[in-house]
Amino acid sequence: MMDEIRIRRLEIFAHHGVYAEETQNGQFFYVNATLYTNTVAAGKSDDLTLSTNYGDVCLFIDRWMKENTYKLLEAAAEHLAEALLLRFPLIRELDLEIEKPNAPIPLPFASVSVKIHRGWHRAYLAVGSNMGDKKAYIEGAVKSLEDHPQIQVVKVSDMIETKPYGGVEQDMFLNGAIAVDTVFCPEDLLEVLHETENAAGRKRTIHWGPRTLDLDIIFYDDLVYEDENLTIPHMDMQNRMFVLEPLMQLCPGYRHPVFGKTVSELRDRLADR
Ligand code: PH2
Ligand code: MG
Ligand code: MG
Repeated sequence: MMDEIRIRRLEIFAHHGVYAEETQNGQFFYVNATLYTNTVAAGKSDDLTLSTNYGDVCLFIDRWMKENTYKLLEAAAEHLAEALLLRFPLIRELDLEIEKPNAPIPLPFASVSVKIHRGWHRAYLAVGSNMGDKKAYIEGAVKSLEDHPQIQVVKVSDMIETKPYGGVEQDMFLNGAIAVDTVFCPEDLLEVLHETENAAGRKRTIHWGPRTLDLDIIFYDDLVYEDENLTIPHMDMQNRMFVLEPLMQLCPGYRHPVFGKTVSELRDRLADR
């Protein structure tokens, strides 16, 4: 369980709302926030620089609420939560509630609000290239991931040369893995990876064929997820030494949420086959 810094009923005059009189006249809002962070270092040292100053957070929220106008409380909460996570790096997750005590409802009521939970997620990505200047394509990908404020590159493995896996006759690959922290949901992260592949001139011609750049999501927290265009964990990672070897440098003890085996155990099992 993480520690919490809590802000209750911060009162702010702002202009969010669907109706014209709301955006024109403005009204009072209350913001409640629970900031999940580790307070041990600040607690032991009594040093504010090792924590998040709740006064700074309140001033940031007040200013943000006044400088922006959204129709929906949902949208205000969504965007404010992301702004807080990007601005205050020690906050790993937060609960954010925006209350509108005087909402235009023709009935007696105490308050309405929207409350959301958002945070940073740890993802492990596999990267590969087997066309042109492979090393430059991969280095370019790492750099362009770093350029997204919503993505923090935590660690990059060594790149290894690997034989092509699967039926297609093609050039040797350069492969590696990247640990990132991100506020993106899996679908949005995948979209950024596709944009990065496209920027590297990736053409989708032969399935499993040669590519300038391939970026795959291997793990996303402990998530198990499947839809038409995304499966997490990556469905074939347990059979790919070119994924497991680089992951050994990043997260040997991470436990696969479906197989119940660590990366290290999966690597040993594949090596024994
Ligand atoms: N990617 C593939 C197919 N085969 N083989 C190696 N060695 N490295 C890869 O990255 C790779 C592959 C499809 O994504
Ligand atoms: Mg791939
Ligand atoms: Mg891919």
